[in-house]
Amino acid sequence: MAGKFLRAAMVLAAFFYVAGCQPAPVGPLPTADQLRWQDMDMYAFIHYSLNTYTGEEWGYGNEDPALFNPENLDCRQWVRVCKQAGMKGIIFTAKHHCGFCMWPSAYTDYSVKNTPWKGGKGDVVKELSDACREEGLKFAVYLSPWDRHHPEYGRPAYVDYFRNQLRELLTGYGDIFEVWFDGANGGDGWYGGASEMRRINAKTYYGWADTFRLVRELQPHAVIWNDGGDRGDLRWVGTEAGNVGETSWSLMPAEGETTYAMLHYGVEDGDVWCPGETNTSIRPGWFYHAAEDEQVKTLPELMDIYYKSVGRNSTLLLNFPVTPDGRIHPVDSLRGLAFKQAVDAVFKVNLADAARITRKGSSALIDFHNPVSFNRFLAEEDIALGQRVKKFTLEAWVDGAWIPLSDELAEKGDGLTTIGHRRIVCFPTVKASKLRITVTDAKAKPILKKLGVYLAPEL
Ligand code: FUL
Repeated sequence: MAGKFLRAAMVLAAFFYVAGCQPAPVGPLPTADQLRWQDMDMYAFIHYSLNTYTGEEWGYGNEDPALFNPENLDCRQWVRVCKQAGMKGIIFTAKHHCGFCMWPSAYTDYSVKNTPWKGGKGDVVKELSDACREEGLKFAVYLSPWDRHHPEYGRPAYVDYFRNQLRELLTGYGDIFEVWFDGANGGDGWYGGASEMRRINAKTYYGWADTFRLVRELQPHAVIWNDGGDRGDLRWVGTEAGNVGETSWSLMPAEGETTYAMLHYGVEDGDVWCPGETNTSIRPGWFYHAAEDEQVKTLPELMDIYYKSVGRNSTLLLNFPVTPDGRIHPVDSLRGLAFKQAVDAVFKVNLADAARITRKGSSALIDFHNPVSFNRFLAEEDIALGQRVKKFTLEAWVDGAWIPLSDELAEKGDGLTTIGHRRIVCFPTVKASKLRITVTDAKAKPILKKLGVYLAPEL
């Protein structure tokens, strides 16, 4: 088995460049932390705050902390649910836009310390980060820059407060794999009783350069997600529906205006490595609402999201909301488990492992010897050396002729474009004895480190 794997790996390592020549990197390149992050593939968001008790998605900032008194809050249950759904880590809303802190921050009274829960002695961030470590999941924090509670929001004093809170989160809870700075800001809020509109310039107000420096100093391996301010290590993909474009570059311009198209497709000649993170919720809302119990995403919907995120050179950040009781709802939990099982079932047998792979020019031929049925193709570039492939074709040898295969999930019909960290192409089941991939346009000789061919079971 190991020998077979090694043989396949060697074939692929030699694929498309002459053996013995160490290929030169094609910049921009990912950092080691960006590479580690991308290998996580899927991790969870958990949205939980006073909104859970008011039915809101965006709290105004004057909600009564006394509302927070879950009877069965169980962070270990959240972690188990996420783990069995295939999530490698959890990003937690330590503070959402309402300003309520899920940890006992020393800088405000608006936190768990002024709730009846555990007599004001509880710390959800602590319980969750501990539970993640116990179960081998990574932990990360969402800290909303927009704070609808704080009296100084919009003025310089708030930025100090924000950084003080960041320091607490980045020093008190062990390793943090990602820091999520939400760009949303609707302007209005309670703001200490002022109840008014406060507009800020998201590019200048928060002083991102200093805030980023703080993150780098306190958690040097954390990746920064930032929307609306300076370019972070990762980017939003322009939608919360759970898909990145089928053309998906991990590059962005370092500066200048950011458009939807840049976020959704990346920028082929961008000058910084800034891959897309695809965030979506397992329900319509980010926070729990009982009225949405019947609207948990179905298995086919989740699989579609998987192919359009992990299968398009992105990661999947999938949100599981916590119920007022303090646990993740059983419907979400079971759906998460079914999702993981469905993903595993697709990738259980790589038909390319038993095939003979040969390369010729810019093509690789996968010869299965006999006709086999398949409906998924997977390719991975060695992105440590840069993202190279611009366009490729796939053809199946059926009844003595090459039949072109196209992506049935494609939105634009531009043919097959980027590969990057991982590209999965879905097509109706075909029975063929050979499969051929041809890179028709690339920035430099492509380096594909893995090829996969699978038969996904019917859902
Ligand atoms: C958005 C927020 O406004 C939502 O409430 C949620 O937290 C989502 C993940 O990001 O920008």
